[in-house]
Amino acid sequence: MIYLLVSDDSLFHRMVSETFLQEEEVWSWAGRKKNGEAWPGPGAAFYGDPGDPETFRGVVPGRDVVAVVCFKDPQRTAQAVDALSSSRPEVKVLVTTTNGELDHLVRENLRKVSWADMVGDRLEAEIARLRTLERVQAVRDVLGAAENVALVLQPDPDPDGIASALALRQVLRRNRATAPIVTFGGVTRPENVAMLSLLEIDLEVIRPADLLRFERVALLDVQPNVLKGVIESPDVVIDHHPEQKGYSARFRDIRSSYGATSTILTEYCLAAEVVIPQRLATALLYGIKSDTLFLDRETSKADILAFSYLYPHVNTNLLRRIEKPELPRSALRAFGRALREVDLTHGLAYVHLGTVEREDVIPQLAELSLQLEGAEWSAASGLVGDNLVVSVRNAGYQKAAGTVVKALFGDVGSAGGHQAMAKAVIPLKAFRKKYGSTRSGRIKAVMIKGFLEEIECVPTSSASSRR
Ligand SMILES: [Mn+2]
Repeated sequence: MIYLLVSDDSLFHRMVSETFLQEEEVWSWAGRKKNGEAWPGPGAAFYGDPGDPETFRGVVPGRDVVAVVCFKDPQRTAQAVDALSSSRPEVKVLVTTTNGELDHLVRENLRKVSWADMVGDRLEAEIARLRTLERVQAVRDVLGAAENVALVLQPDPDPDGIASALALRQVLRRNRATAPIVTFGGVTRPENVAMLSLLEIDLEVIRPADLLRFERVALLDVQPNVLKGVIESPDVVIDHHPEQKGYSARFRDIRSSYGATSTILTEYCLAAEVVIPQRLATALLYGIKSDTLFLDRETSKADILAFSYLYPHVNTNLLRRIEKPELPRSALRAFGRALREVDLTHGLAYVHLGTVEREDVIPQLAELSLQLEGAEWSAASGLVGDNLVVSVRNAGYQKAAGTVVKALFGDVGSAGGHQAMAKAVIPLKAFRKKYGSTRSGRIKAVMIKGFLEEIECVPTSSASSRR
């Protein structure tokens, strides 16, 4: 590629010649300074009036030429483009501009780029990193000198929490001895168990009294209210759940607009130029991915930026093994039995699983049932311990799933969720009291009738309102 730089802007010349055009063949238009002296840019020079077609006629003939045109006066830029158009129509033209002033310039092989697009985003990102760096410094000030720091996660931690703790440890330049990852209840979901073992992450289940061992306590992806008063004044809280009141912390960074705490910690690493090894990148990406349902739910621009930064550094083979953990043969057989039982009525695919060993098969089956031809909604239920657990999905453009489960089960148990997915946990005792029995037949009948009433009381969405 050969470049023609046509510009009277010395800053522009310096930028392009010192950065991306270093190895390229560059010809630059040489203007005259006020004192009449020739003012050469980078590369070989050519002379003439940039508004005159003759100026360009003899310069490096050939097709693969790009002219980059940038004059301080947009009028002159337009004149140079006109001159190029009449003498060298084959030359591709890139014009730099500030907002909108050259909108009228149109030519087949011409593109315009604004300064704001070229440097604005970058500048904004650097300023944001500067702010983040300040926070990293504050965290280090609180936790740096301590003999040890407990990185506390919610009971049954999820990938976002686990990855965030791993990242904070890296930011603090600590190891598993001086900053162990602890929780009051171990990991149960098979994907999360796989994450710990495949990424060799150590997680210690402790009792509240064990916290006395630690000089400092940091909460990640959780705030004190979830821990039922066990930790009243943590030293550090970093979280993306809605901000809770009623506790004090020496440092807190709560960003409820973020889809994942892992995004906050990725920003910490970038701002402080902390190396993100492959294992950590894999954990953080999985943290973001699982909390945002693959950037589908409650995702901010920050999550997408962090995701795209991490992606090239991830071990995709490990990630795949975490996301598709080994399934015991018995689980697959139970799946098969359950799938035969799926009932489809008026667009609702429903299956009751009876007693299940692992709660996660319930949402998995709800997810799968939604793919059934003709299903607009799906629900799966099962008995886990003393509870009836219900998982609900919809194709995404109906009444919110969360609203439906709240209306159905809000009075007998805990129920809630988002637009497209929701969950309810109903104590069997309460279900029996309200509906008379917890036999499978009774549960199925209650579910199907309840759901259909709740769903159908909404006018069916027309084709045009579908996304
Ligand atoms: Mn989270």
